[in-house]
Order: sequence, then structure tokens, then C-alpha cells
Amino acid sequence: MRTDYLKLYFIMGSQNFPAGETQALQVLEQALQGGITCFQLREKGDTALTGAASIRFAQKCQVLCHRYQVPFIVNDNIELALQLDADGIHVGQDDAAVSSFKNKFPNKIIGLSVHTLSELELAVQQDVNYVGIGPIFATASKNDAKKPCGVDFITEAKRHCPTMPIVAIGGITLDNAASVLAHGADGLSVISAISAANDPQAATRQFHHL
Ligand code: 3NM
Repeated sequence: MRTDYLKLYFIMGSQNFPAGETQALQVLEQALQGGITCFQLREKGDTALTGAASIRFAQKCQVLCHRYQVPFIVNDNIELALQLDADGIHVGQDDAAVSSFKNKFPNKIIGLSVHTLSELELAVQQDVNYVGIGPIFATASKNDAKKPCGVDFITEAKRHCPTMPIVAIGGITLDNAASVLAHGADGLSVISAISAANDPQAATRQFHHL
């Protein structure tokens, strides 16, 4: 996988927007115009779309991503990723084990969330393409987020497994993003810094000028 895909990795689902799906698609297009380098559809939680509506929404996101030549990654939902022939799949520690689906995604991007050095070592053994490390800072975007690990953990993780690409996540804003990169992250992953910005396209652009 090209590590530069991780540089500015936007994540969202319709549940992240007061006006739901319509607003989600508008913001995704603005983020693509602003220069996000990867997108993950994370349709999760009580208000998430389900069934045919969730598939239609995912397809619309995928079409937009491909128009801007940005990888379209699906969070957690193996079936949906296969059905849409997504560019990749991202799973957490409580989701399906990478070994249980890896052979179904040849030449696709596989990402795994890790929170400890031992989880990181396992990710290396499982030969995933990148790890998400977080939450770096406190976040309101994930109900069951763990305690923030701080930027120093990124440096520790990079020292421990220098070849594994790391995308940092959790509470990342324009104000703290430079420090996250300075501590060794290959990329930044955000929800609210773009989804809740007054001008999502401008906010996205600003991340490229840190
Ligand atoms: N995963 P925001 S934190 C989706 O720690 C997600 O693994 C996390 O949202 C983890 O940029 C998080 O608004 C939410 O803080 C990130």
C-alpha cells in the first residue's frame, strides 16, 4: 500500500451529521475537493443506516471517492466490503480477526486499530497494511473510546515496529496535528475536525499546510 494514502484519512458515517445522509455526502465531496487522501465509511451506532439504505449510501460514497481517485475503505462490515469491491477494510480489536477474512481481500488495503504494543506486534504478524493508533487525545466521536494514549505512544510504537505504517486517530484537530506528525505518525485520521467544520473543504486544505 502507498503510505501517502494515510496522510489525511477522513472517516465518517451518516450518524456523524445532524442532517444525516444528505449532509454526509455533501461533506464527503467537500473533503475530497479539499484533498483527503483516504476515506473510511464507518456507519455505526443507534442512528446508523441499515439494510438496503446503508448499501445505497455506501455506493454513493464509493462513487464519489473514485471520482477523486481516493481509496474507499469499509469499517468492520466484511460482507459490504466484498459486495461493493471496496478498496479495503478496517477492523478493530473486537471485530472479526484479520486471519478470518484476509484471503478474501487479496491486493486490498487491510487496516487494524491497535492500542498497545502487543496488539501492534500482532498486527505486524498478521501483515496488515497499516495500523490505526488511538485515541491520541480525548474524542467525543467514539462512545467506547479508550483512555487517550498521548503523542509519545506514537513515537514508542514507531520505534517498536519501524516498518508498520501508522495513522493516528482520536481528537486530532488543526491545532494539535503538527505535533502528532512530529511524533512519527505517517498520517492523520479525523472525523469531527472535518465533519463538524464550518467549511469542511477549507478545513481539509488547512491540514495540508501545517
Ligand atoms: N477510533 P475524532 S477514536 C473512530 O481510538 C475512532 O481507535 C478511535 O474521531 C480509536 O476525529 C475514533 O472526531 C474517533 O476525534 C475519532
